[in-house]
Amino acid sequence: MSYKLEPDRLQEGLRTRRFGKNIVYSRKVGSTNDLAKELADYGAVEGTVTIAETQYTGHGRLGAKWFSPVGGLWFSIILRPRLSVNDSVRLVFVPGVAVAQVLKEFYELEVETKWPNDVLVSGRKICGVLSKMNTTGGKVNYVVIGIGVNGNFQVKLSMPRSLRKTATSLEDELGGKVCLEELFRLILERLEHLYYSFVEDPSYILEKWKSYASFLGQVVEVSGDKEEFEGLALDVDQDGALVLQLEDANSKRVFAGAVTIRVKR
Ligand code: BT5
Repeated sequence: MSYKLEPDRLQEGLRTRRFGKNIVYSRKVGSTNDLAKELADYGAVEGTVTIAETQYTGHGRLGAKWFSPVGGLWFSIILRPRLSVNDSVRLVFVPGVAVAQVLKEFYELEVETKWPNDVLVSGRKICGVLSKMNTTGGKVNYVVIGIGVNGNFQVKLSMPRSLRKTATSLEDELGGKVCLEELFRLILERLEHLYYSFVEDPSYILEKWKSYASFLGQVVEVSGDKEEFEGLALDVDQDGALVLQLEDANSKRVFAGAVTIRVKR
């Protein structure tokens, strides 16, 4: 088993109907999300995946840099849900649930979800999700979901110092390397299953996501939206907003676009 992605083996044993039937592999790419958006604009079908060994301009929300060393799982998928824009907003919770379930069931890790789109192990980020919707006049043309999972590398050797206390990897948590093609297959299969259930009934995903959300009920620091403040995390509502109780007992809703939260443990 190689610690790197083996592109010829990505579809081996893959039991999906549509997801991953078309895979565009790059050894190096700017961002698999940007490539997927280009392909979607040219009409690529639902389930098309872009995947890379490494990304040189991998990004998160609002252009935040996403470090993508060799040994990680960096991919994006094109979805074309026949849903309203409001319902499609909640799609961002589907990959978090898929990754959390796979890491728990197949790698026996204790996982948490953290608003808006992180999966944590040992309180540190192991996976980030980025969702970009393209619409025309209230109609969803496509959504590109990007998923990054820190896999076969040690954070202290491969990531900048600034992330060493906040990030972790499968190698750090398991003490050894995993088969990346297997991890990809497991996530893709679970993602497809959850996505088609979501399309049938978009209301149920949030409850599943919240079942991993141990930051709820804890005090969190909110930063990035011009102001910084603390509050008790009460809930994530159907619009995907985080509902906080402030010190003066008022409640406040914050939206994911611009802010990050840090749990005060
Ligand atoms: C995210 O953004 O967490 C979304 C990350 C999505 C990455 C995937 S990889 C495939 C696809 N192609 C892309 O270009 N992106 C997607 P956000 O919530 O904004 O978090 C970004 C923050 O996470 C950064 O500002 C860093 O603090 C931290 N970070 C960067 N790289 C990391 C890593 N590999 N592991 C853990 N934390 C990281």
